[in-house]
Amino acid sequence: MARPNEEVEALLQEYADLVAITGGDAFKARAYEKAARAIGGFPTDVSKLDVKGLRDIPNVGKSIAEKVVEFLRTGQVSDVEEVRASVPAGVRELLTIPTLGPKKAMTLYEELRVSSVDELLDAIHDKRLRDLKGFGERTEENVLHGIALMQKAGGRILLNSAMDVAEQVVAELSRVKGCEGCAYAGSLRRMRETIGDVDVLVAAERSAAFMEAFSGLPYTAEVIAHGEKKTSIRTTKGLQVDLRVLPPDSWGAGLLYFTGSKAHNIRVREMAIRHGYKLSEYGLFHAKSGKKAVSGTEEDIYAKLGLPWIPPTLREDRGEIAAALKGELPELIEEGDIRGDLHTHTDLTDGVSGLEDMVAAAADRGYAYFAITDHAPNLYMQRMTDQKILAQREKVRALDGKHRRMHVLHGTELNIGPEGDLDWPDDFLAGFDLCVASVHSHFNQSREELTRRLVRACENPYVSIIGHPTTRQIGKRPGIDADFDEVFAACARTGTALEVNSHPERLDLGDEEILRAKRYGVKFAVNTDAHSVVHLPYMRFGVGTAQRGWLTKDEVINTWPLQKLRRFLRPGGR
Ligand code: DGT
Ligand code: CA
Ligand code: CA
Ligand code: ZN
Repeated sequence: MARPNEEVEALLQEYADLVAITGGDAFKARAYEKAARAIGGFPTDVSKLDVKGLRDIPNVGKSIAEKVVEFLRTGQVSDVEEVRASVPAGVRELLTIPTLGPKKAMTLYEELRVSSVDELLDAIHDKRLRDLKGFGERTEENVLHGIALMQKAGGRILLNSAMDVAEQVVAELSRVKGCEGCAYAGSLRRMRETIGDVDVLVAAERSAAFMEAFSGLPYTAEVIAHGEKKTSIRTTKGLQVDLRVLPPDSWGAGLLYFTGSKAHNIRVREMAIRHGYKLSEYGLFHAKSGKKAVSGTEEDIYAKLGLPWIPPTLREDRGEIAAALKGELPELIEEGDIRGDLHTHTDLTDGVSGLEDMVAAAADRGYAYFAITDHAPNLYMQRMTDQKILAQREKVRALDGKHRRMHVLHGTELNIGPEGDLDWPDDFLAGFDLCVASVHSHFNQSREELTRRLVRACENPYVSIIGHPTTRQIGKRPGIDADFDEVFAACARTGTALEVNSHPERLDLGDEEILRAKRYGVKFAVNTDAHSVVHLPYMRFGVGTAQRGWLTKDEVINTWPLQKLRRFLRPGGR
């Protein structure tokens, strides 16, 4: 993925926040925000474009394009530096609280001289916020929640950012002479939803060249520790990466050990002891003689303990060893099993890629089918109308089978209203090939109301999938407080699938909810919710999450052949 685009996106978003916080023109702030999103979702690497090329990106005008060029050439933008300097660092820190907008952050600074998260906590504690205009008890609660989320995230980063770095490091080190194997391990290999640090392993006789290359990578900002067996660096974005070089003949033992989880390792080690062995990151050894039994591959080690190879996504000590012993490990869904994506957006609503580009990119991924599901009218900002969606349907029909013979389905993402109501009456919904329904507002209703809303949506015969069911955004917004056991039961009863949303900020349902939902006999759909062609590859993160929830391909409707899928999508279908 194009890294410069993300850097430019972050810069323009920061500028938009700073403009808003300094009481600048609201339209200007909005314009920068839109441009940020458009560039983030733009498939071409922006560092390869000049001002003219940049202006071809939607929502990017002359002055924004010039700032981007300045940034790419010099690493900074004078206008941004200027406004940065005018806002105290502490106030910028306040902006990192996910539930506090720029306006309120500035009010806190101007009225109360609050300029750090700690000072804000004190002010809330002393009930000083309540005297401010536009603030109330609700604001306090939200802000406290935001701070808690931020602290809970505790420097952990999203799966896709960690993956980007890990894949680059692995590619670089694989090129170093003497490399006999290179892979990432740790929580990343297990596809946990957030990553503390990245663990990379190399198999080689001599380590020096690898440590050297690693310390010299362009995105290495700091070498934290430099040793013969292990070197740790911090990247320019603050992510820690640990590199360990192992003797090639202990590759399997090292990979097993450093993949974890710690809880899984402890179980495996206990089994080793019961079998008369000792297990370490160097191998499996006979306890009595100290002689090495095996160490070359993970399979060898598991096999000596009477176990089949256990996929990394299951290694969380959630019963995988007991299941393996009984020969009852699930045959996990794989990315290659996915035949299509059933939740995607275009620039008709808030996507940044056009319909044909989305369809072509999906076909290039080898999908057999693909659904376009733009937002429905009740998400008012998107200005959807009956006419617009029907006109889109014509275009979708024309694209059906046009790219690599991929079938294109015309759907929509409905809004589940506060009462469980939907955007269109049933006779209009009947015209879609598929309806996803999601909660996008009124997150703070009571548990009863939220549960009833979701259950009512399941009961609509035209709703086939509940999109991002908990609505959480990792590190930003908690999930809604519905009784999900009741929702899962309703899904099973009505033949409504639950989405596993693959966007790295969502991963919704998450692994634990999937495990819970699965017991009700629910079906799932692993979708990207792509708003740009560059989001389609996020599918791997949804599949990883599905694996962590022990899902097999039969349980996931978008691995099914189209005919079977269509039967499920029909009203009353299951
Ligand atoms: P993270 O980095 O917090 O996202 O999670 P991990 O799982 O990558 O943890 P990390 O980086 O501290 O260690 C990588 C792996 O090394 C871990 O999954 C299991 C193994 N490991 C680390 N410390 C221990 C330990 O004290 N005992 C055992 N058995 N394994 C350990
Ligand atoms: Ca780690
Ligand atoms: Ca580590
Ligand atoms: Zn949505």
